Amino acid sequence: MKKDEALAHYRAMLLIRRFEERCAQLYVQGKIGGFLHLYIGQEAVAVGAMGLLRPDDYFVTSYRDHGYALARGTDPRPLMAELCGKIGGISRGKGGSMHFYDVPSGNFGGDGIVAGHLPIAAGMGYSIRIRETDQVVVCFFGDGAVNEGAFHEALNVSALWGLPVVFVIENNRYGMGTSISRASSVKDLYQRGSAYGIPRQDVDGMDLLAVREALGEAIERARKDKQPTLLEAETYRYRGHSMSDPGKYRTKDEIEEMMSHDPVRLFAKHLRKKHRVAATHLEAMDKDVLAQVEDAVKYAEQSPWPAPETLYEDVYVRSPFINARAADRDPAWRAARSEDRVPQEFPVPDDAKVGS
Ligand SMILES: Cc1ncc(C[n+]2csc(CCOP(=O)(O)OP(=O)(O)O)c2C)c(N)n1
Ligand SMILES: [Mg+2]
Repeated sequence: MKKDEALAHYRAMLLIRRFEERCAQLYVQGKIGGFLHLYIGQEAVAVGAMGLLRPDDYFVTSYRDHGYALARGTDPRPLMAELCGKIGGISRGKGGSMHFYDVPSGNFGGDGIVAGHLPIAAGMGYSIRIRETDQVVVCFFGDGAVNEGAFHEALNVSALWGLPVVFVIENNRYGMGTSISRASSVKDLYQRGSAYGIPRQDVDGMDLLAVREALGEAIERARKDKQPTLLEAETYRYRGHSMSDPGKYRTKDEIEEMMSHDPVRLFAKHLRKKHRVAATHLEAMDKDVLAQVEDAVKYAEQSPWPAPETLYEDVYVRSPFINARAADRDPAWRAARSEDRVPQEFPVPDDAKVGS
């Protein structure tokens, strides 16, 4: 990697770190509501991957989704506004932390359902096959997803149909408060790829260069040979599962040990040694990133709230395939369909009433 590119990668990791540290403060101040899952500690995976994708490639991820959008180069301002529930947000303030979508940049979002997006990734890969392009899909998910049926369905069909999807397990050792050793019968999660006869590998997820090498091979394989890969990036989340997690299931020693392999600091060392970047240069970059984050917060604070009458917009997509009979049972659909999108009173279907 050339020096300029290496510096850009460092800046992207720093932006994720500073952006999310600020998010944690805003959450405590009550300015961010709902769930907030921080990616701090895992930055090398998102940044290593995004540096390899072409502008027309796709990616899809779980609810811990801030880092990928930032690494892909999405403006932090609409991302911060989304977290604050404002109209200037990337999902018009209605998606929040778990739903950063930016389709023009190939970002098909965060998904709140564990492993729910793996079959979506396979579907995206299938669309690439039908259109006969050489795009690829990278699908990121946690260690908790490998025990869901959707993981197996997506891997099976991707192997069977030769779909250009790179599946990346980010093994941060825990699914909420459950250690992976208590959840998975197989310790090396990447070995699960053997059940589907696909290439598989594990990689140090704290080391950006290692991530880049492994992902680079997998992406090329998807692009040229139309073959999926299962990668396991061994990483660690420094913070709790979400902001409401006191994290009593792990020791201080374990956290400190993992922090001693910090991906941002590790890469700073590489920049200083290999590219002879001065410490003052990195400090100046940090200040610049902090200013960029503050600018995003200002934008979010100044952005208005969405109007109440838009509440039922964006719930359904009008489609000839919609199951009208099922949809008609949903008050949100009935309201969205009518001219006046806000019902006078919120109707409850008879069979959904308490006691029925
Ligand atoms: C299908 C489903 N089951 C349970 C949950 C509740 N849940 C939310 S996050 C989570 C843990 C997932 O852990 P992992 O896949 O390792 O991702 P991480 O949070 O570590 O990034 C669970 C069980 C859910 N969202 N979806
Ligand atoms: Mg996990």
